[in-house]
Amino acid sequence: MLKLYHNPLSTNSRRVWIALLEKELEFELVPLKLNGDQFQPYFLAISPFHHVPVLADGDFHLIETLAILDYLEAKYPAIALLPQDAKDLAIARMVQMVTVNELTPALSPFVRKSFGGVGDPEKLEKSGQQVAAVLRFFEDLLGDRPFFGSSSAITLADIVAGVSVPWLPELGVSLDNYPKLQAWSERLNSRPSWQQTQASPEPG
Ligand SMILES: N[C@@H](CCC(=O)N[C@@H](CS)C(=O)NCC(=O)O)C(=O)O
Repeated sequence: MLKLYHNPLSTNSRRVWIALLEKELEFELVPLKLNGDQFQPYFLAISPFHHVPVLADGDFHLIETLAILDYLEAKYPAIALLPQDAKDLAIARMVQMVTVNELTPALSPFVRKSFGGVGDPEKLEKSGQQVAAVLRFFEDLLGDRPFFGSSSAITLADIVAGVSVPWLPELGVSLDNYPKLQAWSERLNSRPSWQQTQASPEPG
């Protein structure tokens, strides 16, 4: 059976967890505490950069969230999470890459502040502009469709962006200027896979 090494607060782990649920696959969850479990020799042997998530498929171990998602899509295509159409596939990929390469780094100062850190006003201002540029880009790419790159079914782009964007209001970034993204966030948050993987405190 597939095995997902994860942490319940890790957004990257959650992306893989949601994909496994959306694909209706059987899997086992192996929770790690990120205050030391990730440095244990057995884990470093499968995850040399001491990150979760790791997916184990038999004795094949995969790291890197986007690579894991690609693997699941290729190996378990019955419930497809990527569009076939060239333009739609490009939209889905762009959203995944922009989330990881542009949005995630820009969120760091907001995350630090939400955990009680002192927000550097200059950094917050610059990051705020970057986040706004991403949200505008996403709002336009989503258009009038319910999902990124699809009018009918959820895609990997929704899964990758959909654990970050709906979180923004909690970080003090309003979605009020992006009504399509706001409705999309609500749509995703109400799915059983999002509900089941809501961030929860680390297991005791
Ligand atoms: N590029 C990796 C990043 C994974 C990552 O940063 N994981 C974090 C949790 S979201 C982690 O394991 N942190 C613990 C550590 O690095 O020691 C991916 O996309 O999977």
